[in-house]
Amino acid sequence: MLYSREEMLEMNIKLLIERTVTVEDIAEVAYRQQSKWSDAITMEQCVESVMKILSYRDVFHLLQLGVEIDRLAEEGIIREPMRSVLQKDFGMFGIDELFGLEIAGKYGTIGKTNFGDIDVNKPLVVDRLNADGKEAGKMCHTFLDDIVGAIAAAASTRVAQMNKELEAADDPTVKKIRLELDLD
Ligand SMILES: [Ca+2]
Repeated sequence: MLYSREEMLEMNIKLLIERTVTVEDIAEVAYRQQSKWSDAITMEQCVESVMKILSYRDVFHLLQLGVEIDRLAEEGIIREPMRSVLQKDFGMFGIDELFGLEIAGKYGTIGKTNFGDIDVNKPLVVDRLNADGKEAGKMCHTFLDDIVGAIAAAASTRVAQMNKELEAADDPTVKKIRLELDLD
């Protein structure tokens, strides 16, 4: 049960692909959110941040459990009254958002605010998951749309924090050291 961070990252990426989502899909959401505020943001930073977040143990548990609930709902194994609530991603349910807040909360209040923005505006892959999940006969993405949005929000916040650190260090030598330190 005690997987290494590399193993958890690998299992998370595999599971996301099974559920039609790539690391790049999530990184694009982070990039879109953060590039509004700064020109210094790159897609590479966003991809790297998404991978970092996907390797955390608590994110591993939230993603794996959330998708498992989606799958059970999709296969009709979960009984009523929860089956319909989950299959329709009922707006007043809110436990899926709780999973999202837990992930985004790793990056403080800003992380949670960024998740709120993604949750309301549903950019890119989040919109697709939300729409597909509500359509009968398609996959259930009740938990996944929030989890994906939250990983994007966490990645976006992490990239912003890292770039602020880099800005703070004007000295090119310090800049290089900080990059090598791989700031969390
Ligand atoms: Ca949802």
